[in-house]
Amino acid sequence: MSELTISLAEAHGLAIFTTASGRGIVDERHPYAFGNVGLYTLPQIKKLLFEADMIIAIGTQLEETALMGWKEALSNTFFVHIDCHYESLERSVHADYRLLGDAQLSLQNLWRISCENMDCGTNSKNEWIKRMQEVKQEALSVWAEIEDIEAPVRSMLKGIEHEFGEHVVLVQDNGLHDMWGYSYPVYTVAPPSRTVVPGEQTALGLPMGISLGAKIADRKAHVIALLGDGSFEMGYSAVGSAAEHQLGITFIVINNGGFSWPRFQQSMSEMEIGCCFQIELNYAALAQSVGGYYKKLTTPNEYQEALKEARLYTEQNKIALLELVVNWDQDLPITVMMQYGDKEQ
Ligand SMILES: Cc1ncc(C[n+]2csc(CCOP(=O)(O)OP(=O)(O)O)c2C)c(N)n1
Ligand SMILES: [Mg+2]
Repeated sequence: MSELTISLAEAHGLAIFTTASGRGIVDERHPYAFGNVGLYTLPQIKKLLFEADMIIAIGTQLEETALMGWKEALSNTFFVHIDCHYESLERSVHADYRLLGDAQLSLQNLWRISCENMDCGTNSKNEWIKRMQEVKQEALSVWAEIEDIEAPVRSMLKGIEHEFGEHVVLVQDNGLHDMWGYSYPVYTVAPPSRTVVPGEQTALGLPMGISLGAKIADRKAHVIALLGDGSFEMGYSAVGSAAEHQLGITFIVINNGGFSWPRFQQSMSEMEIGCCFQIELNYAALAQSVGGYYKKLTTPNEYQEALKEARLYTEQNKIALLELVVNWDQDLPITVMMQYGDKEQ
């Protein structure tokens, strides 16, 4: 699937986007790869979706977040939707051309029909490739390096890339702050690394248990659960289970003092109900009680050392728990601000 996607993209000069759950299928460092589509697409990259004269969606039901911020572009383009479930083809948008079929087989057929007997080199293809290069370069120049002390979540994501290297499974939730991790190139995914994300109806706490499953499935991977304090506190019994079963997992909890996603939305209407935690859980005691590593992080210059320690602990099958302290309204994902924020700002 992965190779076919890339071969087809290279033959025709196509930009590749993934849905959040399809992420990991292509190496995002590839010049034609642009990360997740929809709510998570950074503004520099989103332009491409509006400039495309044809869009093919494969193996996706195009749920709400996958279409956020660019759905209107579909009506000005030739849109092909391929999925093996008929209902998916009718669920969210009506494509110009709908194909019922298995993703892999459909890609093989596309390849055969469009490449076998055809010369794929055209001027318009070269123009589009040039445009992709410009867009990629612009996105990288804005987002690839984070030196801003006011950007703790983004700095942590870069820290993970640097410390854990080639084989990482990032298990994510969908809180306000951890959403930065969905945006390429704030965080870049290249196989065998991948991310595991909840579906559209995110069930807070789920990533805690899922990280155990990820580690059992892929013992060689560095499994990192990156989630908010609200999510963590709904599933923190998984820390004990991970230690019990000697699963070396790094839990990175973004502690912003409560449920900041609804708090952010409430702030638009100048209200605040039930989003702040009154009692602080003692994360240190929890980690230390199971022989794990713990560090509370308040400034980015502490991150790299803590991540290194976390790696050393988890390589010895112990857990690590990093508590990343962030103000609830600091380092908010630009994608969320664009979709939901005060547009006047
Ligand atoms: C079981 C459940 N209840 C409520 C929600 C709605 N919800 C989505 S994000 C969120 C807040 C998450 O808090 P936290 O994990 O601390 O992340 P933050 O938004 O603070 O960054 C809530 C309540 C949900 N997804 N699942
Ligand atoms: Mg929180």
